[in-house]
Amino acid sequence: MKSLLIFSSLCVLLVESKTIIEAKQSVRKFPDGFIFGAATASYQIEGGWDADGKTENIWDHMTHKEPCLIADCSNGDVADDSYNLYKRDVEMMRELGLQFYRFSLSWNRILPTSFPDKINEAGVQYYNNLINEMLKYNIEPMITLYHWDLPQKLQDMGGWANPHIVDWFADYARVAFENFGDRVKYWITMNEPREVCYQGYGDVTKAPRLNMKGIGEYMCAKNLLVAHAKAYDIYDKEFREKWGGTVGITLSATWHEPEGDMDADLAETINQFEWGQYAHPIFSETGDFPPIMKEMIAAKSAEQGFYRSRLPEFTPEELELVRGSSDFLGINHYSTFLVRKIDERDSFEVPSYWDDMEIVRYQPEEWEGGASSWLKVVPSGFYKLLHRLRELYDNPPIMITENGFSTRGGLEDDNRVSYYRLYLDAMLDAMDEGCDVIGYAAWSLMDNFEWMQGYTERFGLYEVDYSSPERTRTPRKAAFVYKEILRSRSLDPNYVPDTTVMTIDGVNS
Ligand code: GBH
Repeated sequence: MKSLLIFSSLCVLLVESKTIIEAKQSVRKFPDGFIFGAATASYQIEGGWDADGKTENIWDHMTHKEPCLIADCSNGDVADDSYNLYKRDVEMMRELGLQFYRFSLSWNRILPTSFPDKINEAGVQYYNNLINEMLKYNIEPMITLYHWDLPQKLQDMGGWANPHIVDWFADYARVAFENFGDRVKYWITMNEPREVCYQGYGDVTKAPRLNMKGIGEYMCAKNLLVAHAKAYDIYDKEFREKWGGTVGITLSATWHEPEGDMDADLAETINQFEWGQYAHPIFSETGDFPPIMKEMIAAKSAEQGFYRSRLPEFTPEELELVRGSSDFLGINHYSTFLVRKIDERDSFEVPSYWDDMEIVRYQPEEWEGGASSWLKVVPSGFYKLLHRLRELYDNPPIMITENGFSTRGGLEDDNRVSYYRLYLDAMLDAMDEGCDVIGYAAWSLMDNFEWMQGYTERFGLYEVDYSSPERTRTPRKAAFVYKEILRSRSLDPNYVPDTTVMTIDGVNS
């Protein structure tokens, strides 16, 4: 009797552990209609910084004036030379079996004066060549209008802090829609307003490094949102009926997790400042900046002797224009932070974004990470973010426009392979629950100019050799794994790629 009991409990144990292993190792399918791609951005890959009539943008300006602001004193003058090598880029998309490719336009390449009085034919031709080459092989173009390379001339006039930028951007958007809209159905107005505004206007970690703390980043935010909405409105009224495309915005959305149970409201507050600042005005039912942000900044401003809140107000017309001005929510997600309340250890400049929030965020040393200091592997944060976005904004269609991992280079990128698998798995968890994720783009198709980090941090599925004039591109292990995920439309944790030869097959041949 006793031995029978032992025997049967042993069976239960065996069965249990078996199901656990099976669950972890099972192959998970992606739903029909879900689309896969990869992403890049103009300044990070194109080079040709002054080719064929292109004029100077804020990154040209900054890197030429003060080269060693960049980790390796480099710049994007040549970068991946995609201005000349775009056919190889499309070949790589075919090798991977991408359904879409997300790239951005250089404003200065198309409009050398920043305005539509002079359209640079050579610039338009470059993008036509790229788009047409992709379409030959059934790869959908997805265009980002603004991925951080503002014309220097517009910066000299205040850039995103000048409300006139709403018209400047709207004119540029119209030129892009007119020239490429017959073939391009996916449009993204802005990439990561939080990085543009906070890092560029409220800090010194992106061009133009204005460091106008507690003021500049909020002026930028308002103008950028209205500019986005104006571009959306133009597409909606003038082009949608004819060409039937879709227009969205891409937000960088880091997940913030409370340190202990006590801090749940802190995590919520920082999430609202970080991405709610841009999501709430567009995707919430009421529109406008998040209430918590409005309250906190207004109170601080009054305390500090300002006559009005440092957070600008939308006029009722602007509020209505911005509300609902997106067909999908583009999300760039990389990592997660923990948060805690400020205490005597901390001191912030007053006024500033962080002082307005009174929150500190950090990542424990022991978290595994990539080459970028901030990029720790926390897939559960991706799941929680998607879950929360669904809750907050009535389950909007979400396009993952960037997700990826950095190394210092090398073809055997097992950490990147594992990152992609873990994050795609977390995304599937959210989708199983009903979250409406419609597509996913890996960042990045290939190594590129990683902003202040230059070429020291590598995000590519393909490695780029910057010492060769041909900028030779070689697939990493992650490229082969990503290819198999796209081919099988499933996630098989046990798949081991043959990395000896890369081929072009299927619909892209
Ligand atoms: C994206 O930015 C960009 O769109 C892309 O151009 C870039 O190459 C890619 O990701 C990789 O960096 O250091 O305190 O700001 C990502 C921006 C940077 C947002 C890190 C979150 C968190 C920590 N992310 N940031 S902090």
